[in-house]
Amino acid sequence: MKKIITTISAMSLTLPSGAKNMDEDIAEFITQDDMKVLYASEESFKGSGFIDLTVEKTVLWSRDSDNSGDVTLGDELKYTVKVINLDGFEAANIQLFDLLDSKINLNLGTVAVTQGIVTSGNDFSDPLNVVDVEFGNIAPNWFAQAEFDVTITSLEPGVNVINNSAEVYGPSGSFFISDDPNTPSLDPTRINAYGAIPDIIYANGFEFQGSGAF
Ligand SMILES: [Ca+2]
Ligand SMILES: [Ca+2]
Repeated sequence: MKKIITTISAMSLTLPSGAKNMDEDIAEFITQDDMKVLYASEESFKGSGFIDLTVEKTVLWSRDSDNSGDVTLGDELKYTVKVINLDGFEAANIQLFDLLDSKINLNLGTVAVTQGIVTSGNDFSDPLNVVDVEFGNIAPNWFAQAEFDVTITSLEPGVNVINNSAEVYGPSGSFFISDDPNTPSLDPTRINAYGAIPDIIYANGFEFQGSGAF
């Protein structure tokens, strides 16, 4: 299981490669799986609402609009974000924020949640690149889930990677970023899409009929 945990006092997203600027006097590291987790001190660790959430984000190619047999412009994707409370106590005031890749637009009105309130994504005046959900409190050893549909609206010619991470905010400034559970490391959720290669228009494609036109 991969996760990133920060505390309000550290306020830094800590990856193994980023553990360079720490004040060794106040910072210490623990290793959890292959991630290093930073906290400023034992006292702040205990007092900062430290909570054990994991966020999984998956993508499904849900509609092949042009029946091309591959993921192309105008096709639809369904994203699912699952926020799992691994603790034996309630996780309070959990918020999901997802800024979408510029290659896709949210299908407004498609945001469905197992609990809580959709604060952006279901009204016609909402932006097309943001999903914002207030899950509220997640019960111990339980999860909250959001699903939404998007349409692929912009692709470069050739292979494009549509790339997304969801962000989850918890108590006391804790912050979590989503993982694609189908890949080994902590990573964004990716899907390949294929942009059309422009048709080549030949200079002689429109032959001028030199006789009889007038
Ligand atoms: Ca297609
Ligand atoms: Ca992964």
